[in-house]
Amino acid sequence: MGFPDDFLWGTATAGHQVEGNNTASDFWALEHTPGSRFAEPSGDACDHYRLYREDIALLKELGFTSYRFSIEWSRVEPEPGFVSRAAIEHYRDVLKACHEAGLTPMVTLHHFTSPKWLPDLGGWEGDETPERFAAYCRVVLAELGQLIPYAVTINEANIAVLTRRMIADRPAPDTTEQAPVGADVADALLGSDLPKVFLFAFGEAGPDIAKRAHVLARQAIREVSPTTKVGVTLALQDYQPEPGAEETARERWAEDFDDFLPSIDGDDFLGVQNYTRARLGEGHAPPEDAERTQMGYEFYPQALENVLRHAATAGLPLIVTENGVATSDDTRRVEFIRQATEGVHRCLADGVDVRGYFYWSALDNYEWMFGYRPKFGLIAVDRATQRRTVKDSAHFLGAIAKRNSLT
Ligand code: GCO
Repeated sequence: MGFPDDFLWGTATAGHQVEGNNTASDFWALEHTPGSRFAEPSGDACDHYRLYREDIALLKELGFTSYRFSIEWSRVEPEPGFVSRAAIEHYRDVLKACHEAGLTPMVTLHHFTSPKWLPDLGGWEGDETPERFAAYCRVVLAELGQLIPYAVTINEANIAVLTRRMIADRPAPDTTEQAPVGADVADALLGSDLPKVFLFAFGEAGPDIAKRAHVLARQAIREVSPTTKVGVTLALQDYQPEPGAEETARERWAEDFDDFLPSIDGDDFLGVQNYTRARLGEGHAPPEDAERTQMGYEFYPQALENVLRHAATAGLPLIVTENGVATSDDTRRVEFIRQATEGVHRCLADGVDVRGYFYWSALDNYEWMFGYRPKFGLIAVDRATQRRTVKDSAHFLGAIAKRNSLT
């Protein structure tokens, strides 16, 4: 049950969700808009901006070999054209801390949040955005590229395609806890006047802007840091059509995945992010007796294997850049990880080129509109004291990483 020698075993976080006080970002502004539909503002988050050295040391001690985190565009460029040296030096130190601990860093340059000045320039539906994003990537990689072996330009470049569909498909507003995935988010979104932030760029231009931003960013990164491996990540669902719904499944794969293939052609890897399956056809909901996660969707770790096999058709090395479960029952997280990693192993045995597995997330953190309620972390965070408590699941996955083997 071994894995290839250089297989990356990591955990993932995103700046806005863990750093705290990301005050120059568009999401911070959204969270503080009167009538905001966010459950709560992000506030200090996990204070990871201050505590990153301790967190990285803990991940190392647990046995991980890699750490995926994001650099905040709004910290690096808080005003258009102004580059904060302080922010660059901060991230240089985060990268150094990874290298000193022997963790291979994977850096995401855009994980949903953007500078709060971007929406005024059209945000993620604006024509200028790809060039501006690429310019920011160029600055970061020119400064820090030697410390960055893996760069993800955009996290879930296809996410607006999925959220737009989720809103269109949302169930009647009187649904309860059993509501299908994201129903409450969809309702909340419909009630607000959306700025053009990345997550909610539902206009026709959205997907093309994201694709063009990726292509220009990749080009900029390669010019200034040719040794950095570059890719994008995609949110991919395991579509399981009932008889008669096969065509719907094909259409969804075409929209979520095939449409992005021309722009990722030439990338060094593809980041695969998966959390559950989506049944299509009659009822298109999880079975009545299905176990639900704190996100409302089905507990279904088998989805990852199915999605990896499909994603392999891109012809790029694959890295599982996110996979995880929100639950307050850590024994279920252990079970989720056990089944998901077995699926990865079966893929490898069949020759699917998977280079790493990153669990989402290292820490219990800010789950966007849901606030701090969903618990995705391997490590619990007491937000009053910022004390970290390692869960059993962290030891479980850390041990797999140390052995580089499942048994
Ligand atoms: C996403 C993001 C993460 C989430 C995670 C759990 O997929 O939405 O990359 O920021 O927190 O997926 O929902």
